[in-house]
Amino acid sequence: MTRFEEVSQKSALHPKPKGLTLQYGTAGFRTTANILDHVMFRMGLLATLRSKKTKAAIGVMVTASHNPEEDNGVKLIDPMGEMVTPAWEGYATQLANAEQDALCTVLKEIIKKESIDMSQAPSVLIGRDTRPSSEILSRAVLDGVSSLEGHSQDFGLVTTPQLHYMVLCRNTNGGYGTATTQGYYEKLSKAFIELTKNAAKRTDDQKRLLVDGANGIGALKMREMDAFLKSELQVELFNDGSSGRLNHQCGADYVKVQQKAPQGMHMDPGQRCCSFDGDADRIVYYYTDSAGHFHLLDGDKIATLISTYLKELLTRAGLNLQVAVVQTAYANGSSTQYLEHVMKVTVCCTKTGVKHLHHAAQEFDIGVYFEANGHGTVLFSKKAEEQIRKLAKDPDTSDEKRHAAKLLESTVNLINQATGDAISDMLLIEAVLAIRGISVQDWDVIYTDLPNRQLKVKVADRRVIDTTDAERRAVTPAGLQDSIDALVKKYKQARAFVRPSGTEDVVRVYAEADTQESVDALAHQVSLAVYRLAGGVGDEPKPLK
Ligand code: 16G
Ligand code: MG
Repeated sequence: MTRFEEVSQKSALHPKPKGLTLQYGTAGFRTTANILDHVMFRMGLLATLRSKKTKAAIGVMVTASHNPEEDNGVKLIDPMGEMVTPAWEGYATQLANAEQDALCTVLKEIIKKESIDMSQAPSVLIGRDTRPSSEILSRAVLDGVSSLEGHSQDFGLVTTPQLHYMVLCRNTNGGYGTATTQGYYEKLSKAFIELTKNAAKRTDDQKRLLVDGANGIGALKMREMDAFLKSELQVELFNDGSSGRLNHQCGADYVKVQQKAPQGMHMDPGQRCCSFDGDADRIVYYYTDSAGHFHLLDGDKIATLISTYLKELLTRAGLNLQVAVVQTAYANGSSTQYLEHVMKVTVCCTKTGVKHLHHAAQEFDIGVYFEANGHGTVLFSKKAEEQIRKLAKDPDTSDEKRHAAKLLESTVNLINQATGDAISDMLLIEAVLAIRGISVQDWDVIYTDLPNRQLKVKVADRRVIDTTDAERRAVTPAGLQDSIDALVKKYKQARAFVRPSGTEDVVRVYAEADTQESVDALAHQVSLAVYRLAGGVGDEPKPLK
């Protein structure tokens, strides 16, 4: 039997529901778990080909992040820990949608088009989140890999960023770190302890942090990490998965979109809290004040805190490196204003989705990227990292400069440069607050968010909406952008945009304005415009109460 006949035979054990078509979206395939088995098998095949092509280890993560528990998904991770390159997203879609009898033809086409040397030994690293469906789906991925005689390593339950880290470690031959969860905990905790040594007067109260684990993998992994942190951070875990459902009324996405605390968290006024999402690649912070008001510190506030800290350290170290912040259209207008006009850092805006931000951030000496929803990290260019490491051990420089360089060096070590990572981001934020001796309230008042609102509208086909200018303007359907412009003009400090979601079958609406009342009215009116001009289905959107 030829290799392809064997693939064909094995793939029959992972049958594709006839006629079903899915698309590799912003973060891979994502839909209800019970129609994903064939996709998983085929992503095992594709990852094997990608590994042969790149002559490097490739990652396959089984997760649907913040989606409901009954969903699942899969995404591929490229050699340097980044999202798989766009051309291969196209192959993923083709492969997932090929009917059984056409599967091998599609495979052969990819092999030919990419001139893949099939004798090259492939290696695929697999990880999964805590969804009940993830285990069996990850086995389908392993089946796909083995049917092409690929070598695989199953990391089992890991956060998405941990798998990205493993891939990067493996492909740098350990240069980035050791490719085990233990290696990950050791690397991060060592850097964290190095940094917090510089804030010796921290009280136990300041070391205390409440963490909402979204009833997911992040909670599990945070518990494993605890021992490595040597009480330098005292985490109290909520929504740890022991009873509640994954992402249900908890987690970073819930907190950000609902703008309220998750269920099941016992927080005193002023207490610093944070939430991870279902696969622990996003984080948001929050607290309630003594009057009971909820304060959210989202990805924009995190980007501001981190970029300010980095800029200060660079100045103290006398290093001339450019810091830039990459945002998306969802960034609160106040944050952009503050970064550009007060902090004087370069700000650029990209389309939604990690791959776009990551790519843009690579253009700078130091690129800080965060989506408002809390996904983000910092990328240090080779040049920046070399200059920092050199200065940190330069005996001829002043103590002040060397000290600043050492802090920067530990910061580089603490950050997961492969992708946004809730655990790594949390440790960095905790370290920055400690070193600067500021509270979550001090951090919050650096600037004030403009009131904002996100809504979704159901339409028959969301692809009728095409956008430009980093999703800030709609090109089609005709008349929609003009309507939005006219509505925005009626309010102060207002801005609004609409875009088709890359992960759900809806159109997303975002608005901000000077008061909550105005922004709620604006968001509603924009939703109506979408409903009327872009083929809304179901009932007309109702005004917000
Ligand atoms: C995915 C993206 C996230 C983006 C979100 C937007 C990755 C790893 N994740 O979760 O960056 O913010 O989609 O979702 O790229 P939407 O298109 O449904 O609004
Ligand atoms: Mg996620």
